[in-house]
Amino acid sequence: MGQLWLCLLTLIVLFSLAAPRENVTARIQAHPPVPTMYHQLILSCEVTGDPSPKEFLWEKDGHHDPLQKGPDNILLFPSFNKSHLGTYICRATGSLGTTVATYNLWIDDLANKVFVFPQETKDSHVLVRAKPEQPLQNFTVCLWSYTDLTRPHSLFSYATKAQDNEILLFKPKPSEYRLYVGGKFVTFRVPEGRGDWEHVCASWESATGIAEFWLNGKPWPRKGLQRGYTVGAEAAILLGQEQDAFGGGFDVYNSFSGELADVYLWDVGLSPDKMRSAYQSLRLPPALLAWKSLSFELKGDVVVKPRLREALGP
Ligand SMILES: *[C@@H]1O[C@H](CO)[C@@H](O)[C@H](O)[C@H]1NC(C)=O
Ligand SMILES: *[C@@H]1O[C@H](CO)[C@@H](O)[C@H](O)[C@H]1NC(C)=O
Ligand SMILES: *[C@@H]1O[C@H](CO)[C@@H](O)[C@H](O)[C@H]1NC(C)=O
Ligand SMILES: [Ca+2]
Repeated sequence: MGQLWLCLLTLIVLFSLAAPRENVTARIQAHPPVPTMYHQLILSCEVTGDPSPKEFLWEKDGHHDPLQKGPDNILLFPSFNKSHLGTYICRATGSLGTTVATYNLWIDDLANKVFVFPQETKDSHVLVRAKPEQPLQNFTVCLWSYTDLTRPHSLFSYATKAQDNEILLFKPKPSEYRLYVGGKFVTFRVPEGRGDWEHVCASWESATGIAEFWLNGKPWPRKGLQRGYTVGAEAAILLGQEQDAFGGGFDVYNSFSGELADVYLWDVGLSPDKMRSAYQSLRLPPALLAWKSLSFELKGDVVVKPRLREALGP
């Protein structure tokens, strides 16, 4: 009789161990969902179906030793960088056994991709981060744009708390570009495009106030503004909207729709050779903000898509 009970008990225990196990699941979630270079990133291992997972073993694919083992279901990266990219594995062990979850941690490599702004909106934009953040005596900003907008639109908006138009590349109409520095602007009149991609570079140097404007690899007559000014360091840098306040104050009638690519910001005035290199997608000097290693967050209706043409350049 005792043996039968024991047998039954064993069966019950075995059954209760085995049966719900298929129902226990684990998954890894990232916070924030889009990692930003040099910012904090958390991976958390979420277990459902097991009331008390006791131990979490974190591993990285291709690494011999476990990264972390213990009761903590969180893996913390205080300052996320490229060396952290890879596949992460969480093994959660509880009274119901061990469950495994994996996660591919990657950032979008923007080479051969573009940002698509499918429609005009009052708030969709891309927030980009320049590193390091520093005051600027000189700068060059370059980018490709593709749009059929004929109304005013912003191409590159760099705002500080003190000045929303700290650096602004703006196209008021098809035959005009404007470069703002510290709230003042110069205008460059251009022939109306034929609806193709347009490449612009704009630079400015504090010592002389000289602003250069290059369209499709060709320099325009130089103009001047804001001699002696210094561009503020802590900036909200946005694509797709024009800021009238730090990180906000958008106007749908200045928003961008279409495609943007190869966005760069340097803390120097590029030489004529490098201006042409930017247009020809050749090798470029290290930048504060470089397309291929861009740290960005998509806000609202903006999509990263492969290019329809292999190269945008000539
Ligand atoms: C748990 O398993 C039972 C039977 O094995 C099944 O009927 C039920 O749908 C499962 N629940 C979940 C959330 O998967
Ligand atoms: C990335 O972070 C690790 C620490 O997690 C650090 O050792 C390494 O130097 C960093 N690499 C770069 C390129 O910043
Ligand atoms: C800015 O450019 C000018 C002229 O090219 C140069 O003399 C100056 O040193 C630069 N300033 C900084 C901070 O790079
Ligand atoms: Ca503004």
